Parts: sequence; structure tokens; C-alpha cells
Amino acid sequence: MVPVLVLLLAACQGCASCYTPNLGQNNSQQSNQNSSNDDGDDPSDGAGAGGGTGDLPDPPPCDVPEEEPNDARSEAQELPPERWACGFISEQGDIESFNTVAYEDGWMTVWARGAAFGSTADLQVLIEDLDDNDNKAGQSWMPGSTDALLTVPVDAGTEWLVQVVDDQSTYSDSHEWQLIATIDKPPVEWDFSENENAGNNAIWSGLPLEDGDVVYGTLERNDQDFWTFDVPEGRTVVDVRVHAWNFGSPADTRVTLYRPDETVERSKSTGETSYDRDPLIGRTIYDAGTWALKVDLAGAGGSPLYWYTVEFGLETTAPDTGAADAG
Ligand SMILES: [Ca+2]
Ligand SMILES: [Ca+2]
Ligand SMILES: [Ca+2]
Ligand SMILES: [Ca+2]
Repeated sequence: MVPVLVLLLAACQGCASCYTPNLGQNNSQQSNQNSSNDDGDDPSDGAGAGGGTGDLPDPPPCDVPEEEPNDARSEAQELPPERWACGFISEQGDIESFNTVAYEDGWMTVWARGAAFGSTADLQVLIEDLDDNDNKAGQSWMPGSTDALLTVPVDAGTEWLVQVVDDQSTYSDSHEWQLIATIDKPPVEWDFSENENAGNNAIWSGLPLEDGDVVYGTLERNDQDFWTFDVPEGRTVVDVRVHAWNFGSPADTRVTLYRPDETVERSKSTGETSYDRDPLIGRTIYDAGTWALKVDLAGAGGSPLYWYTVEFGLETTAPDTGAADAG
């Protein structure tokens, strides 16, 4: 489901009705009372609407409606995997707290949604491993949407605190939200992972990259991950493409290219637009030798949940271009 969710979200930023989960279909309280109304009124004229149910509120539109107070972690409600919770950011500083369990190894997606049904909330979601308070992340996702989504690697049996807040600290009776946690396969693929044990915080100690490699790493607080690559004589085009934020990682990353003399060739924290937080670098370079590529965080945070991949490309053309014209 994760790739499907991501694709659906990515395909329709800002649209009003991209994904319509099966909400509330099991609520048996709905509408059966009206059958006792045998006065012959045209049922479509609406004149007697609601008359049979008195002051009863609408049935909750989800499996786990919030039960205030739920602000404190000690008040967290249980949220089973694959079930929707729902409620309202209804007062200043309102926090909605849930506990969920990763029932298998995989990647957990936590999605707080509101945009598709006209919520006025700008949602932010926060997660924290209940056994390791440093293993936490938050995100107010994504450009073009007021929803929030996190996709992070989790181990089977880990228990998580999941909280929803309004990113702007506003509230109202139209700050409605819905929340789900699911486990699925990783949203990206890679060839090999970083090796922190080899000391990749130092410039020349990172693993070597070759054309076509896709590599994976995570960014703890104050972490930096170096990789190296060899540039032959000639004209070389280097392509670096990070996948993180756009696939639900909390990591807002930055990429820096270092020349063989350790000076900076290029540093970038955005993609094709300034709103794209996944860096993209396409650069023509001429200095032969061993180069370094650094990935670190442009934004705050850092934990084992702050994952990224780098797609690396390196293409060199012959060093003697122009020689034919000389003769
Ligand atoms: Ca609430
Ligand atoms: Ca609350
Ligand atoms: Ca790392
Ligand atoms: Ca590192």
C-alpha cells in the first residue's frame, strides 16, 4: 500500500479527492430508522429529514474516533494497524495521541489526512519509539498539501507513539483529521548501504560510488555521510539525485560535492524547484582524481528514521575533444 499511497498523493497534490478510503461502511447505526416513516411523504423532498433520530449525533466516521482528553502520552488510545482514527483539533494546543504496534518488519507509513475532505487543519504527525525516545521523527508533509505523511523502517514488535497536531497551532470545529498506520515494503530500492563503522563522517573514508549505483543511508543527529568517486581525465558529468522527503522520510537533506583538493564544487538542498526538498545535482566537472560526496541534514532533527537514497551517475567523454578542429 505504501507505494500506492505515495503515488496517489504525489499524483494529485492539492486536489480535492485523490484517495477515498473505505471509511465508516461498517457503521450499522446509519439510516435504518427512516423505514418506520410510513406517512407517504416523497422520501426525496427532505421535509422530514432527521426527524426520527432526535438529537443523536452522526455516527463516527472511522474505526477509532478520538476520545478526549488524549493530549498526554499516558492518555494515548490504541490504534490497530490498518484502521482509521479520526477527530478534530478543537482547542489551542490540542494534541491527539495514539499507540500502534509494528506487527512485522517493514516500513511503517503514518498518514494524517484532511485536505481531501476540506479540513482547515495544517496537519503535522510525530512518531516515537516507546522503547527508545531518541528514535523519533516528525513531518508536516507535503508541498501542495496540508496532509502529513511519514514512511520509516521499523522492526517487528516495536511500539510507537503517534501524535497529530496542527502545524500552525490553530484550531476550529473544521480542523478535522483522519489517521492511519500501515506496514509495507520500502518505497525505494538500493544496491548497498552506508557503513558508519568505517568512519564515513570523515571526507575520504566513505564507500566508493560508481556510475549507476543507488545507495542507502540514515542521518542521526549531527551525522554526515561521505561517499567517494573517481573522476578520470576528460569531461565528466556527475548526476546526484536524493530520494527521501518525497517518499515520506523525515529527512530534509543537503548534498555537497568536494573536489580532490577538498574545496566545494556544489552544495544543494533542493531539487528541480525550490519547494522540492530532495536535492538534485547535475554538474559538468573536469578535475581528475578522487572526489567526495557528502549527505547531511539541511533541516533539524536526525535519528535512525531519517533515511535517504542517492542515485549516482557518472559519465566521462574523451579528454581530446576539439583536437580534430585544430588540424
Ligand atoms: Ca482533539
Ligand atoms: Ca487532544
Ligand atoms: Ca549515516
Ligand atoms: Ca555518518
